[in-house]
Amino acid sequence: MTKPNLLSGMQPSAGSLHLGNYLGALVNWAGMQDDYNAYYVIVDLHAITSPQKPAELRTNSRRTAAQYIAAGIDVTKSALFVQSHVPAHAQLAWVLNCITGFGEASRMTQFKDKSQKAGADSASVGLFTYPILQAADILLYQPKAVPVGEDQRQHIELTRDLAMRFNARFGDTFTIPEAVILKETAKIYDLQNPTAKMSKSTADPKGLVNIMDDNATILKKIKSAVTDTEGIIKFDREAKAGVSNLLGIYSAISGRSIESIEGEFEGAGYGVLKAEVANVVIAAIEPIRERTQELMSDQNELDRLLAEGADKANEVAEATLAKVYDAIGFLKAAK
Ligand code: ATP
Ligand code: LTN
Repeated sequence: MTKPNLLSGMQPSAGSLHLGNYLGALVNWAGMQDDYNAYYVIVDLHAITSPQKPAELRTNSRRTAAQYIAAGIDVTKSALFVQSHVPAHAQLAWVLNCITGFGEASRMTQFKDKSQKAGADSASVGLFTYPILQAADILLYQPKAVPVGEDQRQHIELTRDLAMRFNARFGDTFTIPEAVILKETAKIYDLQNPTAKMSKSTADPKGLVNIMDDNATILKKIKSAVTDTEGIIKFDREAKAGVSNLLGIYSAISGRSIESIEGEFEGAGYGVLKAEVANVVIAAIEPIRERTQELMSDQNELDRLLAEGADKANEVAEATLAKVYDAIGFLKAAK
């Protein structure tokens, strides 16, 4: 039986992925590779919806790729590629722009949030059409499943609407994808501000553990994580956000239940819990960091792997785009 297709993507908008990206997304992506024919895309076209320095964008795209591979994306099983290497993304996005309502696009909450942060005059038209480019990313690969965080649900809904609209107007062309929303337990919070999610765009770097942080830095950040003065190790997201976050991290990495971890630390102080959490985080991250550095030291090999991924992606993407162009009535160029 052929496996169903899967697609997901991440922006190369930082020099390092953080523990939230790793536990909330990458671990799951790696785990789905055997059951799906998976496409993982580093979305550089999306990254430029907010200003990027060219040299940094280049480095960050490679580093993101290296971290995906180091964290378990197996390029012999899955296609790992850079969005700008597959021209069909921008081409299909244009077509989808033309069947998206202006009002419909205006309702996307991520645009409202991000444009507010940027200020009305500095938000670009690219930021406005971001979700439509994301729909193109997805629909080109005819995936059944799109694993994403809860924050992406609205974009996947728009993608489904556009696919159904296109199919109804021009004939069956796209598979209607389903969002696979990753579990709430895998949501990791900021160490300094444990009611906000751990996020690349946070001002205070002490709150996030980066995959590229060295062991001493990780230990220091976890030791200074905000907790409370009660001194009891118990999971309670409302009343004890900091301690619950540490327990959540421990549970996500070890695969053990929260109850069994609470049991283990009964009567112990926060210092003991923090030291143990730091241990498991370092044990998980150190090999990924080292493998990333190894991959980054051979840029030619990394670029070659990405070129192979782009070949696999282009094959599928071009076939879908040709169907789309034909369905809407574009002439085929004479040979
Ligand atoms: P930003 O921090 O700028 O909002 P981000 O860190 O959320 O960006 P994205 O590129 O938007 O990173 O997300 C990549 C993937 O990582 C998404 O699937 C997202 O749901 C997941 N993710 C991001 N932060 C967390 C978190 N704190 N806990 C769990 N998963 C997360
Ligand atoms: N918007 C997503 C990144 C993204 C994506 C995609 C995810 C771009 N294209 C296609 C899934 C499928 C984000 O910010 N996490």
